[in-house]
Amino acid sequence: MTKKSTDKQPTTEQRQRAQELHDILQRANYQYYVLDDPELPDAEYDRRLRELQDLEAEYPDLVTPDSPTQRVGAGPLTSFAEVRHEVPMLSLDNAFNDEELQEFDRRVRDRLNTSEPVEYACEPKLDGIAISLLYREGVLERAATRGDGTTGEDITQNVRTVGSVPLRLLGNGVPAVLEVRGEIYMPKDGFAALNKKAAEAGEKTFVNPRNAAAGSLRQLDSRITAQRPLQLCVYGVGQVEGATLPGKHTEMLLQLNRWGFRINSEMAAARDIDGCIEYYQQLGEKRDALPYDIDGIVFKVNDTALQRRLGFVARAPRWAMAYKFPAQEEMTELLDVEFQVGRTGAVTPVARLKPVFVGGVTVSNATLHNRDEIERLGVKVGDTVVIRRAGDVIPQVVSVVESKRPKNARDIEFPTHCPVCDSPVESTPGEAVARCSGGLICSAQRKQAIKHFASRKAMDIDGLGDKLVEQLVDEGLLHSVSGLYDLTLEQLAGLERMGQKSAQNLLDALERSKDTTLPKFLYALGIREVGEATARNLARHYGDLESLMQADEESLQEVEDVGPVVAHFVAEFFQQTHAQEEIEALRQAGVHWQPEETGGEEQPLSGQTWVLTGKLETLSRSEAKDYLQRLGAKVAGSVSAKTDSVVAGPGAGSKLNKARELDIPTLDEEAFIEMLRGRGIEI
Ligand code: 5U1
Repeated sequence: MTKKSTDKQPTTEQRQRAQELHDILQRANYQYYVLDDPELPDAEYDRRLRELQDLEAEYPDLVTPDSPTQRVGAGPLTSFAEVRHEVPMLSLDNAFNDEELQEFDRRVRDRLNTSEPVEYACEPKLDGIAISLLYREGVLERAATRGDGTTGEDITQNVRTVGSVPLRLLGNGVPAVLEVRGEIYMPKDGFAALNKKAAEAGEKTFVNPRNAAAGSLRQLDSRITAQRPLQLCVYGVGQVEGATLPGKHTEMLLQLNRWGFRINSEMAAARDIDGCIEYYQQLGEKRDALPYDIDGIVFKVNDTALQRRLGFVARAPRWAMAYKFPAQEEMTELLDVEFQVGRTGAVTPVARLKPVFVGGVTVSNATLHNRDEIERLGVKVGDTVVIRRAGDVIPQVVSVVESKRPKNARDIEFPTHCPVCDSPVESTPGEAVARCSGGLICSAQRKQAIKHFASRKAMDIDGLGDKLVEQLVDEGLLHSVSGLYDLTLEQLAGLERMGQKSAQNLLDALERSKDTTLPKFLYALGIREVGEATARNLARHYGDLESLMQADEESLQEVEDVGPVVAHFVAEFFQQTHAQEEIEALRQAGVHWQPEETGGEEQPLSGQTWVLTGKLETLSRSEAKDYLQRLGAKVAGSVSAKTDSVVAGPGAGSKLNKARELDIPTLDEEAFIEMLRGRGIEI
């Protein structure tokens, strides 16, 4: 904003008010982005920001570079200017196993000529873009990429748009010159939302959060960067003038935090190298539950005087080491593509790969999702592809290395007929998924339907695993879900690897499963788009199965969370003669439940048990608990088979793992808040 001498001058009160608004907004940003503990409601923040914008529009003289209104720059740039780093931005040496880390510690102690343990600062190594932020008299002057470590690019306009980047520093003792270094990254949930939006708009998606962060920072138009969910986390300093920083790295980071920077909440000090190894193992267990990607742990000699004594070699400090986790992305060869048929007939292309070690396991299959995804990737059989396996998510093909494409690479042909039953494969306009039209004629669909029926959250038939279902169907002993209750001891005991005792156990489990609830039974039927929650809502709304079976689409849409699509699938399901016969056969076999209490005083989450774990960023723990209780849920402290849902925030560890083991639905905070709002809680 340019200032002209003819600009109207604000009164002293207006000047004071502008300053007051700066302070309020800056404080609110700090609480929101750095402390994860917002005090000012969003609407209130927006009102104050609008008030400041209005004041500045009327009196351009009030606009300063550190004003909270000045995050998004004016027009796009034509290129990024070069920036020379006064203090080079170093890289890190890597260790890949405990021995290499211990070797590093030995070198450190040899150089320091000590046999005493050395204390280390431990921090996750974020998979983002290294950045330098230069503050003069506490005001952000310049932001630059690392580049080659000596010369980077000036991306100030873009970095200013990142909410957690302070435009002006807070508190006391701010140095005259302070260059802070850290990482700009994209949290996993923001990345997923960004890609979902891009895919819906038919735009190119990003391969991983790091590429998304890099692409966002390289925009010449900062208005685009401003729409990207980027975060800053700082881990060190470069140039410092006019202040002395604490003599320990961990304390220095806490000082940066007080000045307004976000630091990693997992940061800790380890007494010695064994403590570092323990930290590495613990963070490794938590890695998948963290809300951001990390590729290792950085260990730094904590005492900065010792750091200075140790100095550097080439481009890396002698006092720091990155201990890398197993890579989550690797290249391998696509040997073939097979097509699997799911419970609802969905035909999914599965990549058969040359086995590759990725994300800590050997992977030989990855999903290619659907026909559109094959087209988007432009992948052919024979290609070298990049596979990503993060946590327990199914491995994905994320990109193709086109430069390595062999001459004999061949196109992937999507089948026109089901590979299992040969029925035509059909596509519904607007739906990416193609489906086998064979219904229960198709043994693949039948197998999946039976597996689903038997699963823990459905009829919970203990001992009826996937392999056994396949065996029973393949041997012609089982044709439908109701057929499960006709199986005899003789038939079961005659199966390969099945003794008399296991056969009897299975029959006992089948008998026990007959005593169920209406929600579980509805869920077990495997109606398209009817998950556990919808099954519960349907049961609660109609109370008994007969009323539900007679309901038309219009009536079904009166059920909580049921829209026209779900209503259509439900009505269509119950109209099928085959479904009616199956239900009748199941009831004849003795499957029963108590009638559900309908509507009335019951609350939406009555009878449910929820667990909260990890850090919540928007709600406080007690607010979250209060909301759940208001909706009728019980909030428990530990996860068990009785838990219905788990809300997992950043840093969730063993409880989240247990929930995954038990196949209990987990929600991140955003989904949790959405669920609360959907049930009338105003947040
Ligand atoms: N957490 C963290 N990441 N990281 C990256 N600390 C850290 N330190 C670095 C780098 C490149 O370098 C300094 C040790 C020089």
